Amino acid sequence: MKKILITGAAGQLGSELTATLRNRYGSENVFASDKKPAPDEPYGLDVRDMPALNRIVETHNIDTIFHLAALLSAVAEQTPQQAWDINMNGLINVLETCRLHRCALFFPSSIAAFGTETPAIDTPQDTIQRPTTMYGICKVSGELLCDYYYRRFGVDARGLRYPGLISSKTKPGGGTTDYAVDIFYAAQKSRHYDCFLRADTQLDMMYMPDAIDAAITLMTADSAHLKHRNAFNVTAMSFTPQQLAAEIQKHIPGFTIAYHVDPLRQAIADSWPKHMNDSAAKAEWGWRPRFGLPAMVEDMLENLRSTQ
Ligand code: AKB
Repeated sequence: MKKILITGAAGQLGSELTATLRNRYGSENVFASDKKPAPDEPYGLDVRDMPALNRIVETHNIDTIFHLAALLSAVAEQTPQQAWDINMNGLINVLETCRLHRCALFFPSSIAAFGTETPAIDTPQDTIQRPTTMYGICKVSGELLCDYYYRRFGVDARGLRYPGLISSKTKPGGGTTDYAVDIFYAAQKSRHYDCFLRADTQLDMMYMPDAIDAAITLMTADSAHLKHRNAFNVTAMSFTPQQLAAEIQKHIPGFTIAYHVDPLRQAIADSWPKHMNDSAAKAEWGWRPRFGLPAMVEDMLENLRSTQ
């Protein structure tokens, strides 16, 4: 990785990944693009615009693309046709660009790539994938396309199936796991949170420093050790809203939670696994998360306290 382009760089994962990659590889070598770029970033890029994407790649001799631009699960379910357009036409443009310019690619898949027929506990790396959401359908199709471009054209396309991501720096938007971030802001501000998922909705989650570390470790892993290469299950913790609230109450004793279930997001969450098996990632490229539930909650609250 010498010259890196990030799409969707203003998003939750993108903004922190951009900062980490710039620290590690030099600001002059990391180019951040987004449909709505941050005020100090020059590249407004809609990933459906192939000529514009290619211009950036050619101008800066890009050799690696982190393709993060996508609509997330809840918003994709409200606008499925637009989600297919952005998520799939964006990805095929990026894959074609990688083929033409011999770039490596990071593509984030998700727990959404699974469906109700998948084993929900200890979800295997290789298992049945019949998602029922548009976001999940895009993710499975994306995983297959990445594998195809590797086998057919030799594009070094790698990726992870991320769980819900939790960060103290940038808020997510349009996802089903967003509650696990919103809850911290509400706890700090009003000591109360109205949760849109049921109390017992168990899902895999990960703290942002681990999510960034996973992406960079995978992209720099020795290719010879990768049997899967793409769509690795990765998780760091698995909890319900009730368990997260109980952990927050250890730090903020007066904190309360109520449940006002949103049927759309609840149905999405109910179709996802509760806890994935990520032994392939551990064995093939040394995945080791640093943050479990107690450490993540402590760090989140400390960071939010210092920024408010
Ligand atoms: C979402 O909730 O849509 C995302 C995801 C699990 O991919 N955070």
